[in-house]
Amino acid sequence: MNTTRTRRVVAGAVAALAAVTLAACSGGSSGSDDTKGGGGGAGGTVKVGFSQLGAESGWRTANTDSVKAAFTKDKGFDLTFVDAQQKQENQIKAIRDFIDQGVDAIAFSPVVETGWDEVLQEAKDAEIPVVLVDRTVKTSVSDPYATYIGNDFTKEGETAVAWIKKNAADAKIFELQGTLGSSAQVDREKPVDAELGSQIIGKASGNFTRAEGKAATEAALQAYPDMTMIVSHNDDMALGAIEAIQAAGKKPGTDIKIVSFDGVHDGLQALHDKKFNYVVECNPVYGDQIADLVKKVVSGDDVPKRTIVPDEAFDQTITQETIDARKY
Ligand code: GYE
Repeated sequence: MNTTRTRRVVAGAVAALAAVTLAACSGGSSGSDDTKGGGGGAGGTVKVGFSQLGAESGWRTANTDSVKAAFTKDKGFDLTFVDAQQKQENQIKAIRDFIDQGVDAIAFSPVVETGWDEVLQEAKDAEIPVVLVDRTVKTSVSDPYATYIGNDFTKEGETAVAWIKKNAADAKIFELQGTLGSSAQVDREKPVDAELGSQIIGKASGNFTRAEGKAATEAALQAYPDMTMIVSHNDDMALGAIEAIQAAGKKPGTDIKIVSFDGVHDGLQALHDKKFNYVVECNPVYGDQIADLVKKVVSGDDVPKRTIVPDEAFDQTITQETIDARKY
């Protein structure tokens, strides 16, 4: 056992005590402490720190639910889950806390791509494997994480572009961007700009939230009265946009077409109601796959460097049954 490992085990014991206290305070339902499955930590339980970037959208809520359902005690995990409220400094602090606690693995969804060099180096120095979830990072640290799992945002953007070219080739587009500097924004936008650049009459960020999507659309309706389409980087912002369009006396889906990403329940309902025109899915329900990767990484098993969650796309022919059958 090297010194780093010793420090981690001692810190882990302290953190375990804190976690037990926390569970007691919150009236944790699982009274059993027995642990199944492989594990890296004491008693076979895998101690995981998960830094979620926020709760900004229906997608994020579904992703969080899926993570929490996968990392249960019954399945052999001791999860510390921290919501960063879309602030990078909160994520960095959470990751540093996980390192101090001596977790067996850190999983996190980075709110933006850059600014992680120091903390990723710290995790590496502490020999704690990092599983990158959902969004990607740009870093100078070599071999900064054990594995990545998420959706292919560039492909999602390409799928949207193909539909627009075929169905609304002369659209005048306002692009409602996600959180600037996030891989979900950068990668979805790349193909849209590359293929439809001359048709984009304006852009603004709505930070992936409904309220900011609405506000950005209100301003855009004033600034670009000739827009005929909004390409929104997620459903929540597009749902906010619908409110702004209707308030301006226009018809979403007709006067201003809407192409969106995610495919959460409310988004698909808007598509069925002909207020959206096309939705490229981004499936958030992959908590079990993250859990599986974490176990493998902690056990030292081989894992792929990159796991891509497959997505579909939907147009207005979507049926109510498809929407009702959806888990998120
Ligand atoms: O599209 C959006 C969320 O990173 C894929 O983040 C995720 C995006 C998702 O806020 O709704």
